[in-house]
Amino acid sequence: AARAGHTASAEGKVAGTGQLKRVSVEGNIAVGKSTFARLLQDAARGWEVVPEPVSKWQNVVADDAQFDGLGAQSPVSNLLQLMYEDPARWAYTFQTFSCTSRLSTQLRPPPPGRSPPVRVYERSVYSDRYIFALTMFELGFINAAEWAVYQNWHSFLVEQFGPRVQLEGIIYLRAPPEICMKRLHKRGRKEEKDIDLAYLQKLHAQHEKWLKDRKTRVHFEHLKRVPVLVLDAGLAFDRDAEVQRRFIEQVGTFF
Ligand code: DGT
Repeated sequence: AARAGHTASAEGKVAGTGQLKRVSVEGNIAVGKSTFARLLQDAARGWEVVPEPVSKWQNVVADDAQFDGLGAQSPVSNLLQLMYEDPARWAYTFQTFSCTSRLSTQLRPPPPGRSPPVRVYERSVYSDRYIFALTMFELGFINAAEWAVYQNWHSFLVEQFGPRVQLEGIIYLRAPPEICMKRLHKRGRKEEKDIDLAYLQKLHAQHEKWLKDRKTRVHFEHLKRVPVLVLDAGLAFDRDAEVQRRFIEQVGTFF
């Protein structure tokens, strides 16, 4: 019953504005973005969660397979695995694909006959740039020319699509990298088996810096004003009903 009550408050606050809000859930690898997004969807029935297409990155197929003579024999590439195996070779390619798939996710029209008051994305074209692409550049896996080219087309695309890819809110799931490491091991995604704590620490610091300094360090004007809700995702929100209730309450207040 408590859950239903908070459902109403999370939903009501947003529905009252009468305008679609687009919100991205951000946070480190394995922090629990998908779990949290499902929680939101269950709690506020009108909300639409648009998941991050990780499986797309694991199964890349050529659009023109029927024309290149290979047809059904056309290889399926696991770009996620290639990127972790040889980041210096594949990081830039990965960012071109992750960013375009995020862009298409953010542009996807709502389901027919339904106009949800809130659309929730797992990550965004902005974390693609300010978290991952930047980290890959700082780690030397994307070189200066690739980084400049990435920024060039990223700015161009985001500016072309304008309000359609803007966000009205960010929910940042903040957790110590050590906890994310434990969750990552527990989930056991095969491509991620060699990820070390130093990488998660680097991504954690990148999230902190991005969200703290976004008023001065980001290219896009609207992003400087986007409100950020920080949730303590070190807590066991996947199984603790009281933590879930508090999170939903905080989301309701935030909007
Ligand atoms: P969750 O639900 O919080 O457990 O989220 P994950 O870990 O399933 O999803 P996420 O977005 O952190 O990423 C899935 C995998 O893809 C993970 O190994 C990190 C990697 N990844 C995601 N986005 C990017 C990106 O833009 N660049 C690079 N290099 N890796 C990325």
